[in-house]
Amino acid sequence: MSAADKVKPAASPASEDPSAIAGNISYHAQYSPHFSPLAFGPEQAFYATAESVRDHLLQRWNDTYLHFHKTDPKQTYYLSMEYLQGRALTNAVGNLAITGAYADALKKFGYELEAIAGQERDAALGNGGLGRLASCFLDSMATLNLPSWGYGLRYRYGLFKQRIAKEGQEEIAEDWLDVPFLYAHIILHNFFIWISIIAMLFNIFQKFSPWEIVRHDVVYPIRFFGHVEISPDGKRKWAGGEVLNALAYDVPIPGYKTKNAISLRLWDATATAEDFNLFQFNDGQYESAAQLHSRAQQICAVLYPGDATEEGKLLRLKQQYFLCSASLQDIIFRFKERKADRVSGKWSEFPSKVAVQMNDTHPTLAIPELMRLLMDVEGLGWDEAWAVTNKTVAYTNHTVLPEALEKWSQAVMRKLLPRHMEIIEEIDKRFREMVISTRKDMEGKIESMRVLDNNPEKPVVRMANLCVVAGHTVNGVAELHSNILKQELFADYVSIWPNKFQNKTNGITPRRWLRFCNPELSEIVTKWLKTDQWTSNLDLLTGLRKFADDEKLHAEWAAAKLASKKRLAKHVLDVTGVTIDPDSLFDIQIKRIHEYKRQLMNILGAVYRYKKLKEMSAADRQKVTPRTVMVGGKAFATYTNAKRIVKLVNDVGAVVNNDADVNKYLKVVFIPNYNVSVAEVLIPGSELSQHISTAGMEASGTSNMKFSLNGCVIIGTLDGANVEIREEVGQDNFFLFGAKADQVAGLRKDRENGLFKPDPRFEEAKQFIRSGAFGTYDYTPLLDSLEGNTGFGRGDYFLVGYDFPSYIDAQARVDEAYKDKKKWVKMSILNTAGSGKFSSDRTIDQYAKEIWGISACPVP
Ligand code: GFP
Repeated sequence: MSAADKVKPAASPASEDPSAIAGNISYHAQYSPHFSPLAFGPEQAFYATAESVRDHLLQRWNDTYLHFHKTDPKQTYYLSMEYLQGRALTNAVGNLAITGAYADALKKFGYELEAIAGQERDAALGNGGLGRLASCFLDSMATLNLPSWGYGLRYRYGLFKQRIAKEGQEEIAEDWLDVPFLYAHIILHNFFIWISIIAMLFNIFQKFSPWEIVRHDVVYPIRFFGHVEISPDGKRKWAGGEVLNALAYDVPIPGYKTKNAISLRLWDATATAEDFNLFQFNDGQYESAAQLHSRAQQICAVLYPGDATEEGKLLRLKQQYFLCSASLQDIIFRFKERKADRVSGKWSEFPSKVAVQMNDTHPTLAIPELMRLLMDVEGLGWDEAWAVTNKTVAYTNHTVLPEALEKWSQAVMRKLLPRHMEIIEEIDKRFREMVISTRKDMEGKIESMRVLDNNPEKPVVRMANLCVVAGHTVNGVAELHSNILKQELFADYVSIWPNKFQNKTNGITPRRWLRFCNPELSEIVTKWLKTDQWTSNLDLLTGLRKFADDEKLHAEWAAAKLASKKRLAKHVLDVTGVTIDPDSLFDIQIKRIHEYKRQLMNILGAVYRYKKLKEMSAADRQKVTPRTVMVGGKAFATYTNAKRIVKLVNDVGAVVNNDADVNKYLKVVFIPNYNVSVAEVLIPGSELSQHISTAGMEASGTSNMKFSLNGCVIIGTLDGANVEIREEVGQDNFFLFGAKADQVAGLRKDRENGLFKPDPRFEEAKQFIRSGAFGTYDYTPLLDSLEGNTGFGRGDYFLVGYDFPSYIDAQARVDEAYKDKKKWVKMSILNTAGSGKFSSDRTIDQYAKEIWGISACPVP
């Protein structure tokens, strides 16, 4: 008899009554094939609850699909290699407004909803800001009732799980689809133990997420390699090579307080039974018998496989094509499905029914693939296919870093996708001819604008150029970044297509990033605004401004912050063993580790602070604002300097935190395995957050928006969305420092010319590390990257040395401001009050109106 047996099972999913919900949870616990009916621990309770919530979602998802099918609106398809969904349970019940009902239902089994929600593993299909943005966008698309879907890949192991060992960061496969207790549980309770063991050995149990629905009816063939055949009438066709299948998994995405639920369709790669060579298998050649099956598994094994080798590069390109081809075949299928007469093809209508948004250059192959499908499969001529493609696809740029602008070897492209390479060559040729014939003045610029770089040493396809040439719209993700795109990176194209370029400042969903992750603060906001409508109309937060000096609000606000800080301190203790003081200033920097994001400046600042504390008298120390510096983020496995930075933060922490003289005034903690659910604990508990990239290099940033929304004050440069945040929250509520974007090139030149004079504080901090104060690890190469051109690195390309003194000064202003509690709480309130602009609802509304041309289509 398990706990689930206490409640009579009920298969009906749709009720919002706690007793009926409990019955439905009990039903899933007992009849769902993943579980033995004999136990109902917290993990089982999570899966049964999730499946019950999924029933609600499915109903909405089906209704929405049918409604879109009937009304046939123009629909957006968001193509992204990354989605960082995080946990789904709290978000789903919150958006469906059934949190209370589920909490009451779980109480009938003796469980708290929060504890059950905490069992969920993060869906980790992304790397950083780009993937998290995509997930915020899906939430807003559904909430705004927009006809839209996301497409992505169902990576089995996502990016990686980060473990901090003595040597620094270690990467472990992140098995987000695994059900940890499942095998052990089945073995313990199943009478047919031997069947379980065999099943386990052969991995017969599919790994799964309770939120996805496998769609065995949605399968498309995807070809790789092969050759181009030319028929007698001159038609070209791609043939031969190897063909795998793309199988759809749908993840329903509910909107907030709406009946609409849209889809995130994730593709998995499979091979068929015919691809399994039974003859070879029976001959003992097990590996070659299942060769295609194993190649299929490689495609969706991990996000961003290492690309140092040719095999790695090929695999990444395969992944990109796999996403694009499966998604476009599916989009065309749906275009035809919605109106039977479209089978005969009215292709000029396609762009009035379909918008495809390419999230960065990763899905650029959507362009030649759409051309191929239209020409080779649907029979259109070049001009017609080009007009359709151009009106359909648009491109978002997320970075100006040259190394992040993708370029693919022409040889690799030709080998893997011979027909696409032909199409790309034709696009390049026609673009060149167009410029020559219409813009004589641009002739000198043509080579750098072309899609192909035919440098004989390394001929490549420039994916960003292909996007700009073929897309109808190109957008940056914050005003500063979009201006840099127009004035620098894509300036030459602007003179040809002045109207192609737009800005869409990023946003975040206020549901996940305030309402659900910070219930204490949310309640206060609702109470003072006398409405919870801010959850879907974030501009209402400006209403808090008039209470910014109200003492009662101050008391409530400070109490909520303290509660979140305590929760965060508990998390830190649990994952690192370090005790931190909730009365100290919580100072956080969480993001991918990258030299341009300058975590190194943060830690050099902490080192400098530590050294000064050591030099102070005990009496002077007592006047210091106690601080806890927290850093979290993953370093890409092959990015050596980023991994050294992770190691340095940990080494500094190990010394500082154990130094009895100063550890009351400073702690330095590296938060391992930063992900969405960790961010949901860190951000509400933050008071100061660091967004300190070299100006002009961070396209936008979105964690800056999340912190500010949660009443955290930013210390930052005038970079990315910081510029707009500062405008909105007021310059007195933002600690600004550092060079401006338009100074950076000149400062780099000065540095090259030996004109840079380092501040003694910068030298002191580096020297302290070089002296071995933080252990024996050799930080020389890392520190040398901050030196002039003589050093190991890029001559301090990211200008840490130049900005360091103003950074330290800004930190001193922070210390002073924090001593005045009233002033600090007011700054905190004004940050929340000024965050309305940064709702992803605003961003998506702008995309819908200004790029996609789609309108709301609410399920009646
Ligand atoms: C990238 C950019 C960020 C930007 C996001 C979303 O993030 O500045 O905010 O995209 O547009 F760098 P990462 O994926 O690189 O973290």
